[in-house]
Amino acid sequence: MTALAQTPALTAAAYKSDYRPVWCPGCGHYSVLSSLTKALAELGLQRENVAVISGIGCSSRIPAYTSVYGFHSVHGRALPVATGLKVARPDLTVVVAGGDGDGYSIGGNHFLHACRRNVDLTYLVMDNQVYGMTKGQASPTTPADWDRSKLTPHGTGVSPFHPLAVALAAGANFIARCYAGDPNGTARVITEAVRHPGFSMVQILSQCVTYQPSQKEWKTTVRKADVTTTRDAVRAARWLMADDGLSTGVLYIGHRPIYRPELQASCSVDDLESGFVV
Ligand SMILES: Cc1ncc(C[n+]2csc(CCOP(=O)(O)OP(=O)(O)O)c2C)c(N)n1
Ligand code: SF4
Ligand SMILES: [Mg+2]
Repeated sequence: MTALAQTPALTAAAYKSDYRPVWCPGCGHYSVLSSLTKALAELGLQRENVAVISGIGCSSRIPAYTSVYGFHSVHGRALPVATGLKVARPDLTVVVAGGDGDGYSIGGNHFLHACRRNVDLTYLVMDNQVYGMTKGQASPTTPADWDRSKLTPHGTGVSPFHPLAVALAAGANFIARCYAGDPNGTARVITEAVRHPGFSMVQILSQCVTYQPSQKEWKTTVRKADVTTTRDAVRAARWLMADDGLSTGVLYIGHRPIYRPELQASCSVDDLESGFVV
């Protein structure tokens, strides 16, 4: 009897494409790409079984730099595209990636409902607190006193959005924060997030050295959270609201059931075509 050929495990480098990223030297998104490819290697996934879906922004270029399937979609629409893909092809591992502008401004409503639906997706938000691609406008996570943009020379005057608290309130079941300056730690969290069934929210502090140069200080200010992962949403909410946004780790893992379209469907295509359902 001949032994079945084993599919060989791939190295992290095998998940990178031949395209050279056009990101600025020192941009945090390079490290996120490395962390993602390390995680895919650790998970031992075959490339044809993975899809990376993005919106628009410097961060959203990431699918082109991987060798898995990818779709560089429309600004703010990565989550609905990914949701449709995962529901149609539950066998695929679907990673969604993009920026704070893409995910929390134009895509904000999709973000809320992705947390609420709990489709099995891993969402990586490369948060640099700015619209990098369009040359440095304020985003929902920009500090209120940030006065470097000509559009907001006296600061935005608006409190920043709290993505992880919002994710928790909207029903996300896996909530983590990472730092691009810790690529191995980020790879470990991405691995755990992909393994977690349901929607996993991973905020990655990813410095924009061009429009937010003070983020270089994250090297000294970002730290591991002094809490262990909790399953208690009230405790997680209290902790998140007291945190300064620079603590990293897996902060919350809940136990809501994942969205299973085959159990939810209340009508068939035949019903729709026959006009039975209006
Ligand atoms: C419908 C639409 N509106 C606006 C834009 C312009 N636009 C492109 S990228 C971007 C913001 C990107 O910021 P972010 O998602 O934070 O990514 P970063 O570049 O910072 O990585 C905007 C407003 C667009 N491409 N499409
Ligand atoms: S503008 Fe900012 S986010 Fe965009 S590639 Fe340059 S450093 Fe990265
Ligand atoms: Mg951004």
